[in-house]
Amino acid sequence: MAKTEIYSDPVYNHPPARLAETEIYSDPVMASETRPIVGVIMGSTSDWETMKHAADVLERFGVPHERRVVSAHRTPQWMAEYAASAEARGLEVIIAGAGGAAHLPGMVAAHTLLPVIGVPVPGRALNGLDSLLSIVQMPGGVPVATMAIGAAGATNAGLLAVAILAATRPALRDRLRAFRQEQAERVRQATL
Ligand code: RP5
Repeated sequence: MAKTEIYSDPVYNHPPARLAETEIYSDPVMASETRPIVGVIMGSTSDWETMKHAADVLERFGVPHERRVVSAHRTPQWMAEYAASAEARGLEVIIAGAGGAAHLPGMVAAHTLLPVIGVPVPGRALNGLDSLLSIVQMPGGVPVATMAIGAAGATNAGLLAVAILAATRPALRDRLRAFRQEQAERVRQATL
């Protein structure tokens, strides 16, 4: 994949080009990864409109990931199994989005040692403030890295996952550095 293909447009201003699964796994930067290393989960299919922004970032950086609906309330047993088995299955970070009584990120964090990034999804009644307060107010001892409400939060969840993974993957770190530089350059070049 050419560098220009990866960085040609800002993550949040244009719909990024989606990589086919085969392209993700043949990406030279992530070539040694043979299975998903990030889990992008959400409480409902209705959360996808927001959570796709996290998946878009992971695709852009060529990070192998899986996307699943895992509900803390509707499938509590499956949620516990998913979280408890995540590390053994090779996941290194979990991004969890939920709206309303948003218990998914915290309950997943309670069942795994992996870093969990929470995304408050804007709901129909309270615009996501309810989700934000639910996700962010974890008791000391079980952290969830809570992002902003909505699309910006989902984008940043993807970028934070990349930053965590990049701590031990120099090539991915280079890619993240280039992304930041190009983002800064776009701001410098902006005309009104
Ligand atoms: C939460 O309930 C989900 O994360 C979703 O944001 C919200 C509403 O779900 P649906 O009724 O749209 O399935 O658990």
